[in-house]
Amino acid sequence: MTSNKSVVISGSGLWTPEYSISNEELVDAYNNYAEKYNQDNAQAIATGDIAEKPFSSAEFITKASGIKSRYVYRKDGILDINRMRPIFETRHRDELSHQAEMAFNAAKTALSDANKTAEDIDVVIVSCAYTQRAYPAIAIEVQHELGIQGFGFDMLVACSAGTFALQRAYEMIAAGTAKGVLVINPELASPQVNYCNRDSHFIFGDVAMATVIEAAESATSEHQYEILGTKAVTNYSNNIRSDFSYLSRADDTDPFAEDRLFHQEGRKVFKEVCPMAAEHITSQLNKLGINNSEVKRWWLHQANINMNQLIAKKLLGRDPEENEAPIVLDRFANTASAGSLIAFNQHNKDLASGDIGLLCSFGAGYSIGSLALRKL
Ligand code: CO8
Repeated sequence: MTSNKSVVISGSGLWTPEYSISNEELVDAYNNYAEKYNQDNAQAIATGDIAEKPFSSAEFITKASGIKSRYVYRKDGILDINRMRPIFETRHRDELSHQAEMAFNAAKTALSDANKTAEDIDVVIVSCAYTQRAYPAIAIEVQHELGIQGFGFDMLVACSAGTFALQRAYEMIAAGTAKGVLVINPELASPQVNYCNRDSHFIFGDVAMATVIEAAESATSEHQYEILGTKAVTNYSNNIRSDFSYLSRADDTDPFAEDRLFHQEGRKVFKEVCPMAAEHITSQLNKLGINNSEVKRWWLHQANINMNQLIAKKLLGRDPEENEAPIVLDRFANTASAGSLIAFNQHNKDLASGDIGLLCSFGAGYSIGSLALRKL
């Protein structure tokens, strides 16, 4: 969609948890767990009834993904080989819930970056891969905590939850049905990570991002990005899946069983999504009359460094220069919908007025969402 009314991203805010886990710490815990598992199940492994747990490697993780470390909302429990999942303290129903707290922290920073207060916002969208409950919406809890009048709702689109929500925000501002929209992506991935699975234990981190969208005529912040156009597409695939569900109570399955947690066919995803993303972006830019070579910055989804380099190469016809397609995976890992927005948050202020940038997410669904931006 494109609009006659100028709509801008006027601020963004990043919140990171106080805890992080390095590849070495994670691999050490996993390998101790695997060794114990193999000892405890030696007989069944010898008879071929169950498979031996393979060992993980910090070097493999860095080479295959670009990830060196990840933030986690709570560290306790994840590295305990008798638990292999985080421990969250239970909060009373009158206390701010975990995910609302993450969202609130990012939102406050975004509001201040946009030079706005609660009075300037009338819509709150919380958009991410999982919400900690079905209702009341986390967005409404955050709206209440911030003192915002208007409405809020949650939406789930896995890795593309950020760009898809920004598109909703853009449409509301363009249509004049909202004056200011706060899009928040509190990604609380660690409870869904299978830390007992060598192939996926390293992939995700916890973080929250928030973005303020408003009409250019009301924006007063130092760094503003006009949204030139948005494009979203989905294409059904089972290659990235999480079956955790409230239906488990009715179909008598364990909601936390291995096949209910995040799982993927990583190689297939890599092969199928890279060309889809490059084509999606190129066709969007073409439609806007922009040549790929005119784009100064590519804020791409952060799932895998090799994926980003391949997509950037397809887009540019050459390897990207340093900082042209910034990578934040080393410190943050894959943070689902927040990834491309963290790249934007950390790498936008050096652009000059008139510079064009492209924000794009790709992942489970499959889903791809992109926004073409111009610095004002
Ligand atoms: N240590 C050592 N060796 C390993 C490890 C490890 N940790 N993991 C795998 N290996 C082994 C494999 O078993 C394999 O061995 P062999 O050759 O003997 O079979 C070998 O290393 C190579 O394995 P792969 O072929 O799987 O390795 P790749 O080079 O393909 O890298 C990746 C694996 C990193 C998973 C890569 O395929 C990738 O990143 N693919 C893209 C995936 C992607 O983008 N997924 C998106 C997921 S996120 C998303 O959409 C959002 C979901 C919502 C959030 C969920 C929050 C929980």
